[in-house]
Formats: sequence, structure tokens, C-alpha cells
Amino acid sequence: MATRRNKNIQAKLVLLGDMGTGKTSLVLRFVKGQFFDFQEPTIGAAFFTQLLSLNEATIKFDIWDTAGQERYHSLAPMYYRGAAAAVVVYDITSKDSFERAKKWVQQLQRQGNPNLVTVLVANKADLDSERMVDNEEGDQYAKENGLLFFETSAKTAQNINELFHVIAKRLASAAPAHLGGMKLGNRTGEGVRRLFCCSA
Ligand SMILES: Nc1nc2c(ncn2[C@@H]2O[C@H](COP(=O)(O)OP(=O)(O)OP(=O)(O)O)[C@@H](O)[C@H]2O)c(=O)[nH]1
Ligand SMILES: [Mg+2]
Repeated sequence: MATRRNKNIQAKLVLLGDMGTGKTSLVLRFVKGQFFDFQEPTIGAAFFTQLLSLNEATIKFDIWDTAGQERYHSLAPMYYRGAAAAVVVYDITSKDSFERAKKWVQQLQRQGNPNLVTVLVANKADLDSERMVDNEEGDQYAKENGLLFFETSAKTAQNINELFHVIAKRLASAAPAHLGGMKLGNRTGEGVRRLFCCSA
């Protein structure tokens, strides 16, 4: 009897968003189960990997956690180029960070990968008493722009596993068309060049 082998999918994921919105904290919560009240600002970008197993596939996330500070913005295309998924983060206590997130979404839409799984993340949901952006506002913007939407808290771990699980599901369901080791994505720039690297 033939045994069904699991799909192995390698996917580049990029996090974008204003400084201090919690990008690094979200990744550290997902990858290491840790949270720090005083998280250092990221310089340039940081790289993490994490495996996530589904029934139908194992996803290896190559995660680029970019720096939110303005002076690093020109580097961003290098990190989202060839990405399979993008997580755009804002902080529910900062209207400015929501506006900045919209700009990132527009930039991603302009770069023209229609298959990019894009998620809008409203982080710091634990700070509800300081909330400046309603859940509905984020949800509506996401719907209008074809994005997935999650409210999260890296601090309490609210919705963090769910976020990456849903991304993994989307990537797994998109992958069969690319089985056979077909390489997608652009052959430019830095290290990770494969959208999916599958062995059936
Ligand atoms: N209350 C609360 N604080 C958070 C949460 N996520 C992050 N923080 C705090 O917000 C601050 C900034 O978090 P970072 O993860 O460094 O933010 P970042 O988006 O990576 O920032 P840059 O690297 O500068 O772009 C830190 O002091 C974190 O402890 C959250 O969900 N809730
Ligand atoms: Mg950071």
C-alpha cells in the first residue's frame, strides 16, 4: 500500500510595520514562546526560522523581521521580494501606526505578487483601555483590501499561534500546484529565493 508523504514547504515570511508595533515580539512569541517588556528596536532586520506542522504539510518559515525605523525603510523591498507571506503590524494604541500599516499594504500591492498571503495584524490587544484604533476599522480595511486580519497580543500570546497557523494553511493549500521542486519568486537580492521548495 502506498504511503502518502507529507509536503515540505519552505516559505519566506516578512514582517513590516511602524517602529515599536511589536514585530519582533510577535516573532519571539511564536518562535521561542518568550516576551520581553523592554524589547530592543531592531537594527536593519533579524532572521528567524520556525517549523510548523499541519496534517497535510510541514511549513518551514524563513522569517525576516524588519526594522520599523524610517531610516531602514529603503531596505524593505529586499526583504519582501520573493516572500510567500507578509505580516503588516500596527499597534492598536497608535493611529499613526495604523496609517503606516496602510502605506505598507499599498507598497506590497504595488510590488505586484497577487499570490502574496498578506495579513494585517492589530497588536497590543491587551492594552484595550488605551485603544485608538477600533477592531472594526482594522477589520474593514482588511476586508476591503483582501487581507487576513488578526488582533493579537505578543504579551499575552493572544492569537499568535492562530496567526501563523492560518498563514501555514493558506500556503499549504496553494502549494500543490507548485509540487515537483518548481522554484517561484525572484532570483534577486539576498539569501532566500524560493517561495516554495516542495518535495512530494
Ligand atoms: N503591552 C504590550 N506590549 C507589547 C506587545 N508587543 C510588543 N510590546 C512592547 O512594545 C515594544 C516594542 O516591541 P518590539 O517587538 O520591539 O517592536 P518592533 O515592531 O519590533 O519595533 P522595531 O524593531 O523598532 O521596528 C516593546 O517594549 C515590547 O515589550 C503587546 O502585545 N502588548
Ligand atoms: Mg523589532
